[in-house]
Amino acid sequence: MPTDSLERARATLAGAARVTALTGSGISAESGVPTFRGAGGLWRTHRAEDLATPEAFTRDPRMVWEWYAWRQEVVALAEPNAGHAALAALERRLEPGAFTLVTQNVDGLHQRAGNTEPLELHGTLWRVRCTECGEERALIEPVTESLPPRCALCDGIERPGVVWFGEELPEEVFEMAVEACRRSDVVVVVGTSGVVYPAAALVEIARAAGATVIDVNPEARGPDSERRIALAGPAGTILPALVR
Ligand code: BV8
Ligand code: ZN
Repeated sequence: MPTDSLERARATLAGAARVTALTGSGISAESGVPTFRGAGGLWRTHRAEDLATPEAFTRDPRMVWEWYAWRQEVVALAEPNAGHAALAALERRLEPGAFTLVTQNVDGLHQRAGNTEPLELHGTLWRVRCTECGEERALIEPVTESLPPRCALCDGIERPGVVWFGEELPEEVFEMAVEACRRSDVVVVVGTSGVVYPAAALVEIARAAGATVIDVNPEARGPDSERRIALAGPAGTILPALVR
C-alpha cells in the first residue's frame, strides 16, 4: 500500500469532526475468529449462510446451536487484536459523540477492546432469547448445558440473540447507524466484503452524504479518489498506523 495513501488517510482522519467505523468479520480474523466468506466460513460441511437462518434453526435447533456454541468457544478463547485496540483508542481520543462504531460482528470483541457502545447491527453471540416467551438473558460464557438451551421461565427453546438471514435488523440500531453515517466526515470501513445488506448500504449512504471512505482490507483495491482511500492490508497492522 503506497505510504502516501496512508499519509492522506491519516491527515483526513485527523481533520475529521465526526468519524464512523464500520466493521465486519475481517477485523476479528487476526484474533483467530473465522470470517464468513473466507476459508473459515465453513463449519463441518455447512456454509454460514445455510446455518444462520430461521429455517435451519426450526429444522435442527440442536445442530445450529452446536455451531453457535462452537463459535462462542472460539471467541471466548480469542483476544481482541491491535485493530480492535486502535478503534478503542480512536474512540477515547475523539470528543464524546464524535465517534460511532457500527459492527456486523456478533463476537463482542469491540467491547472487550474498550469501545463503549458499538452498534451491533446483527446482534451478539452473548445474548439468548426464548422462542416462546421472549425472555432474554446475557451469557458470560459459552453455552455448555445440553443443546438447545431451554428457558428458565417457560422451558421454551432459546435461540442465539443474532439476526439471521431473512430477519430484520434491530430498527433503532440500524437507524442510529444510518444517522451516524449521514453525519460523519470520515467512515473507516474495516474487514467487510460488503455482500450483506442492508449493512452494506451504510457505506453508500455515507459516500452520498459527502463522507470520505477509508477502506481497510487486504483486498482493498485503488484507485483512490477524492473521497475514497484504499489501505490494502490486515486491520491489525493498518489501523494502528492509521490511528497512531
Ligand atoms: C434483511 C449474524 C430484510 C448471524 C449475519 C439478494 C441480494 C441482496 C440481498 C439479499 C439477497 N437475498 C437475500 C438478501 C438479504 C440478505 C443478504 O444480504 N444476503 C446476502 C448473502 C446477499 N440480508 C438479510 O437477510 C438481512 N436481513 O435483509 O431483512 C428482510 C426481512 C424479511 C424479508 C425480506 C427482507 C440480515 C443479514 C444479517 C445476517 N446475519 N450475521 C451470525 O453471525 O451467525 S451476516 C454475517 O455476514 C456476519 O454478520 C458478517 O459480518 C456479515 C458480513 O460478512 P463480512 O463481515 O463482510 O465477512 P466476510 O467473510 O464476507 O468478509 C470478510 C472480509 O474481511 C473480506 O473482505 C476479507 O478480505 C477481509 N479480511 C480478511 N482478513 C482481514 C480482512 N480485513 C482486514 N483485516 C484482516 N486481517
Ligand atoms: Zn420462555
